[in-house]
Amino acid sequence: MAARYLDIELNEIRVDTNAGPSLLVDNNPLGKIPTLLTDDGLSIFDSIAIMHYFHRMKGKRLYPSKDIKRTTAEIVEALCDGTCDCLLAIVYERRHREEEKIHQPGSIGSGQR
Ligand SMILES: N[C@@H](CCC(=O)N[C@@H](CS)C(=O)NCC(=O)O)C(=O)O
Repeated sequence: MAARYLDIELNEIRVDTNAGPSLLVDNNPLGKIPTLLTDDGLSIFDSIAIMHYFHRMKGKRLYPSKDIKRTTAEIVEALCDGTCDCLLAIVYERRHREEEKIHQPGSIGSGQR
């Protein structure tokens, strides 16, 4: 979305993160998307680092310049990032764990009284 907003041309490459594709893990030790490969050979991850890179690249048009507004934007950014990380943790637990190993506090048989 930020790239489109700033008219940055991207070549989007789809990868299956579960398969650990070398294009991804060779460029991002975390093996996560998004990962941005630049024309001058940089590999930039994660979303926030990419956003700040785009901001500097395109005349600082993404983030406010005034200190307090910038701080507020960065707090919202951190909140969104943290929320996505929490949601992904829930999705991955449900998708990849055997059912009996999924954390279910308060459910029958969990040992809680
Ligand atoms: N905070 C990171 C989160 C990145 C992230 O967790 N991406 C997920 C997909 S949305 C991923 O690549 N998961 C693969 C994995 O964790 O192995 C960001 O915003 O870039």
